[in-house]
Amino acid sequence: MALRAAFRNTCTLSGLLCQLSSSRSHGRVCASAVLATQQRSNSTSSKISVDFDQSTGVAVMHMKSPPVNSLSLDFLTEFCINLEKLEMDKSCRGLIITSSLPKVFSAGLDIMEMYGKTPESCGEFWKAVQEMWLKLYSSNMVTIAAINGSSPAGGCLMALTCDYRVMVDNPRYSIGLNETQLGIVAPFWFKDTMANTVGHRNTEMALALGLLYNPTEALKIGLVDQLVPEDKLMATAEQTMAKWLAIPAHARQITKSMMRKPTIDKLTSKREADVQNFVSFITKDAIQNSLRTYLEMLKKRKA
Ligand code: CO8
Repeated sequence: MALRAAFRNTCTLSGLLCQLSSSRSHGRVCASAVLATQQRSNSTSSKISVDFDQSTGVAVMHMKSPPVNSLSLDFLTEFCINLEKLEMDKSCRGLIITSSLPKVFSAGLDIMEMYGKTPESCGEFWKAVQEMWLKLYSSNMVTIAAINGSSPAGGCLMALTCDYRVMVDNPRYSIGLNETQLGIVAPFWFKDTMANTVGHRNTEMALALGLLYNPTEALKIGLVDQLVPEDKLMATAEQTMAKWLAIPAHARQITKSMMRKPTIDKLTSKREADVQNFVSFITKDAIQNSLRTYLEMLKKRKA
């Protein structure tokens, strides 16, 4: 309910979007009657823009929240509203997520949402993180992450929830769940999502050491599915999308659900406890100190 209230408070899209955001995305509802009829529709909010091509049924979501597309409460709220709108539009069958910023796909969770905040705001923030994961991981659409920059922690999680990951082959970019390097612990559903993709042993090593992989290493362990030069990224994502969309939708969706439902059910059944765990963990003095040290390191590295 708190997230829904947040949707209402921060909604920068039309009243229609606010209404759509209050219903679940797990079953698709036909809302095409109220959606735009033009071939290509664009929706822009401050941190996300969506370009939907109705002739292909594919939407491209551009994350455009400088400097690093960090996942703040406002960002996550806009993200979920846009995602839900697409999910409810029967004509939208595929979603490509990419960044409009140079060098960064997403820097992961906004550390400022976890540092020096009240338990209440930490709790509200964590519900929004859960919501983003639940919506993306259970999406009926084909989802492809077109990773055109670094993607640590929550940014990696977002990419991992997609059906397919294509990454720009630039050794300066990195991807991984590096939480332990911040002195924090990736929750069980981050861990499960990664293990479902790269297996138990790779996940154990990656999480324990907080490993960030360059694109070649990420491809080797299966963290991403394909590497391409920067100028081929979107064309490759679109070609891959066409291949996935050629599979009968109901068969593909049931298969996706069969593969992912146990992981989704695990969080759904423990959602409130997971919020409480996060709040009590993140507000501990020792964890706050680790976050402060990490923030200082980020600033120093920049100087
Ligand atoms: N949150 C908030 N601010 C950030 C973040 C972030 N995640 N990342 C970077 N920033 C800020 C920097 O501090 C800097 O701020 P300022 O301009 O005020 O100095 C600004 O963004 C630009 O950063 P950089 O100069 O470092 O930008 P670069 O383009 O050189 O590098 C990177 C981009 C590679 C993304 C780099 O910024 C980076 O490595 N960032 C840190 C990423 C990270 O470690 N994220 C982890 C977040 S935690 C998470 O996602 C999961 C938590 C799970 C919690 C579980 C608890 C139980």
